[in-house]
Amino acid sequence: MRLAHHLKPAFAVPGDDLHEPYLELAERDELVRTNREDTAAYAAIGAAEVSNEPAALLATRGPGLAHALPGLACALADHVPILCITGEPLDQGFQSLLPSLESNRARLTVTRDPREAARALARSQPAVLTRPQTPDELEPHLRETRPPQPTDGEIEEVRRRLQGRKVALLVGRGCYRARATEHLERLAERLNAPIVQTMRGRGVVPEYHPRNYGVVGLRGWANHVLREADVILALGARLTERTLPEEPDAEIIAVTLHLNGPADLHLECDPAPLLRALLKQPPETRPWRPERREPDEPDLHAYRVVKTALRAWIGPVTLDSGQHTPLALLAARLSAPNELIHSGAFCPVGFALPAALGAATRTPEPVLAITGDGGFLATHHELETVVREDLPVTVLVLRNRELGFTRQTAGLDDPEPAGMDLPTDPADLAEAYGTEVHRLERDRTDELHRILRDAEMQREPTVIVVELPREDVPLPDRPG
Ligand SMILES: Cc1ncc(C[n+]2csc(CCOP(=O)(O)OP(=O)(O)O)c2C)c(N)n1
Ligand SMILES: [Mg+2]
Repeated sequence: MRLAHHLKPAFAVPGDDLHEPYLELAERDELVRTNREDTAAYAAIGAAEVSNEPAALLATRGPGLAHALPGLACALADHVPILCITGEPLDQGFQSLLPSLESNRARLTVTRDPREAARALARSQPAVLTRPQTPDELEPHLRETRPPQPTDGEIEEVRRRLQGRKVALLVGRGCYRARATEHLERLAERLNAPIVQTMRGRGVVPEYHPRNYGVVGLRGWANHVLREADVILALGARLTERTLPEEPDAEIIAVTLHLNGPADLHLECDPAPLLRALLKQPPETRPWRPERREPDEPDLHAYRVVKTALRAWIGPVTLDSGQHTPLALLAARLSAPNELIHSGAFCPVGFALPAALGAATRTPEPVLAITGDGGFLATHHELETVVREDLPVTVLVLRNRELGFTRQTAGLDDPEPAGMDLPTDPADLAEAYGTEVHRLERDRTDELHRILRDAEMQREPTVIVVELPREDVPLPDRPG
């Protein structure tokens, strides 16, 4: 067992799929928790190099494995024997790296041809262009690239299937990409149909619109609309275990560039031209009005803080991955899809601050990043960029002194023995970067409101740390 002996300690960031090995190693005191998986991999390289024995890291599915990639690439290039253990499932889209890289529909485009790169972008996919040129050289190609359009036969088939039936319009973020808001509102009126949204499709049609019934899926409150419909017209929406927690009886017509679910009819095209065609010649559907339901609000400190922040802030808000994510998604009411920016399918810890930095370069409004203390520790170095570029970014750190979400899903009462505690004060770090810093006790939501309003007016880089107790957010009925 020479090898096993030398695979100690393991470097790791915890995640839902890793609880068993992670907790066992923590109990044996054979674990060093890092804040990111790339640094876990580099630490493993250091351990392997210094001992001339293999070393190991644990990286959670999807974003964890993705963060580990630079370290794995380094080990490949330098011939260093490191082992990366992950619990990534190969049959789910949510938080998975390998299926999305391997699937035929969602293959990563790697090309020397700018036209091919432009085609990928037009389909809302990333591209790797292996040619050193400036990005603006792609613009002419982008202008001449259109996503696939529906054929007349396809449009007629959709019309036929909607005829005389109770239709629900399921709106995903593909409708934002297709700039379809206005068509959607008018079509819902013409068809007498309710609109429901995937989590990522929120705000494409304003959430206060009388025909918008809210969110469907694992954490949604409008699933009954899908249950009662005869036909679901899913537009630019993902159909997965997250968006359709139970398979509906209704017929599903999916109009999307990225089909990944149980559709009876699939049109692989841009939803906007189909909407325009249906508006020109609408089918006679059966009018109906489902019951309107609202989600229950949890009695949690973190919920009140997040809700206060979302009400106080006028500009765009980014979310991280952690206990605040479901709470913010519950408290938010959007009138446009870019008011709230979050990762629906990948959910990497450390997303909110860099995403806010990026957003602030393309909107005149100040941007608020909401993050946990773990998320902040993962990418706080980007505060240096925010300060250097003088960007109007405010970071709200919800400090519960732990990796709360993973501690909770691992079923632990105490984060400390598992290395999931976070003693570092984020406010001290923020001071080192030279931002405005505010420390707040949990019950000062009135003060939080005022501080956020001031920060938005002042446009100075600001970090607000709110102290929170350890508390558990309600988990969805079905595992993600
Ligand atoms: C890159 C990456 N590594 C690990 C995870 C697994 N993960 C999900 S939530 C979470 C804890 C986040 O802690 P914190 O930011 O303090 O938020 P809290 O849950 O305490 O509110 C972790 C480690 C992930 N989603 N992404
Ligand atoms: Mg935390």
